Amino acid sequence: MSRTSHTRSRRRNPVIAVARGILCFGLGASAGVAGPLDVEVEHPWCAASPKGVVTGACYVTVRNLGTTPIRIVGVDIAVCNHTELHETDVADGIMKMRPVPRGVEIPAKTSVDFHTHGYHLMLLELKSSLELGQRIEGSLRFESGGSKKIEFHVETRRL
Ligand SMILES: [Cu+2]
Repeated sequence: MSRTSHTRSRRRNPVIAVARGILCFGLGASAGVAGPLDVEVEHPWCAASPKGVVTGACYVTVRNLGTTPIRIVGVDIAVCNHTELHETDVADGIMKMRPVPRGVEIPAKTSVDFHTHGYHLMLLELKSSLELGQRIEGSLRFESGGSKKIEFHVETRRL
């Protein structure tokens, strides 16, 4: 069995403080601006979470159909107070996750499956448990500005 430990920092930024209770903004806000047009998302899902658990994880495959790289720098999800982009590593049989502060780059004509690449969208301070079948509104934010709306579907964890 592997254990999961969590290494996030406790720093707070002012944007998050203002946004609490409305949406969780991981790294600044860019509401209302269209994201890259050549981006498709596939199978956005969140793992169901037991009652009383205050963190969750969501996954998605993001396809960059364009001819230039794109970088995902954050995610906004309505069911928690704070989000981070995380990477999972296994060292000495222990699974650890850590924030990826520079975000996740997707090269031109390439797709990244967050699940199989070890990335996830970390939901912190969940307002309620994630129930099987629930649909969750969210959006990805890009370094170039703009965002892409996503509807996540809560499913059984597949790890
Ligand atoms: Cu995490």
